[in-house]
Amino acid sequence: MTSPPHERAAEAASVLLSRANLPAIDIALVMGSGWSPAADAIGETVADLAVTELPHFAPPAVAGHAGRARVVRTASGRHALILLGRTHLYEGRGVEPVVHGVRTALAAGAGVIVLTNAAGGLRPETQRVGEPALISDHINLTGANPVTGPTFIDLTEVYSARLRELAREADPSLAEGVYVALPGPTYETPAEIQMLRTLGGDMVGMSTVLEAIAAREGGAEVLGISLVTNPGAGLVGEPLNHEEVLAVGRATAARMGALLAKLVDKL
Ligand code: 8IG
Repeated sequence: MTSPPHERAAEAASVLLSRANLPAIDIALVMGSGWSPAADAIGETVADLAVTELPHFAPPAVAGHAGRARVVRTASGRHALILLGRTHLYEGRGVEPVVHGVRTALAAGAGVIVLTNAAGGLRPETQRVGEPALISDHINLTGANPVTGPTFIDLTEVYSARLRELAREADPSLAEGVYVALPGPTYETPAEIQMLRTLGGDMVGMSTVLEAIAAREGGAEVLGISLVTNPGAGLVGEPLNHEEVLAVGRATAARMGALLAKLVDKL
């Protein structure tokens, strides 16, 4: 790393805004596995670039993570940055690349960050595959943190109650739950899934929490939405695979797109 992380984000934000010919953006959305097809519904494209055209972005390594930064104009004339794809901790580059996209969005002026992901469901009794769920809180078991030094940031309300309320107004059927993040890249063992249920988790995945912490460090409000694409290992007896995740994303894209389009102008 050559310069401090927040300086690197400011550099990326400056290139992004000049490419979009805007003084600032209003909101940013990070599209996780399976969420990319939903992006087209959010607004009219103002600029569309490969993230690697922006300073200090790493190319995403996961199928279904397109690695693009798109700026769109929403129906009400707000400007949203849509990051199609993200960097994960399991790629082995450390924490800073994982949160660089969120920090870039903050530096570009975003006051609201929407984090989406695909997740395993820990409560098949009440969850259905293909259903979105709002993240009410998280348990960070990644062993990592984007904040360094004696910076004791309050995490009492990482996922804004105000934004969750607005999301439920847009879609009253939205469930809510606690998202547990593990480093991955392996899925869990059945014993680990039982442990996470005991700990109070409802969804499990390998992303989002570090980005949410970075967004709170920067003072933005956060909305988190998980698309439950599989029951956790051992809960139904089927092995897990990534292709299934993408298929659920394709099958639910229209619903997720409509939800996000409705949301971006309310948040
Ligand atoms: I999609 O079952 C998706 N991502 N850790 N466990 C973990 N990550 C996931 C899972 C899962 N499903």
